[in-house]
Amino acid sequence: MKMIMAIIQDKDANRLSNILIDNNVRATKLSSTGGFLKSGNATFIIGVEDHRVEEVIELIKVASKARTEYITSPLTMDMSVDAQFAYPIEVEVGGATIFVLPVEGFYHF
Ligand code: 2BA
Repeated sequence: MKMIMAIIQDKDANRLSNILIDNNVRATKLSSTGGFLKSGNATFIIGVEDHRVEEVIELIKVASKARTEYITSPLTMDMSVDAQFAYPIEVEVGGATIFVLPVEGFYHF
């Protein structure tokens, strides 16, 4: 058995939940926050048999979409000038970041 941890964008979370249900894949969705953008994303914990790992990764691929986001960062143009200018930085946020972990035990009561 493997545990798939998939971090996807909030905007895609409902679609992925529905796709997993339709394909009889059990999952837990956690609300998470990206360390860099500090904005909300969603982390899915999915326990699956080894032979379904590739299938589930494909389902995640179908549901998630890469997007360009912009963050505003202050930039001091010149230390001698007491002024700060904000400029947007373009960040490409991936469709999904996926970890596949071995599962030593699985208990379900
Ligand atoms: P965030 O940490 O908010 O990162 C959002 C996007 O910002 C990243 O997209 C990447 O394009 C950019 N980014 C992140 N750290 C950066 C840095 N130090 N310098 C420049 N740009 C940076 P993704 O790579 O697609 O990541 C999307 C989300 O997946 C991340 O949100 C984070 O929540 C998670 N993630 C990505 N890699 C991870 C890892 N190795 N471990 C744990 N979580 C990870």
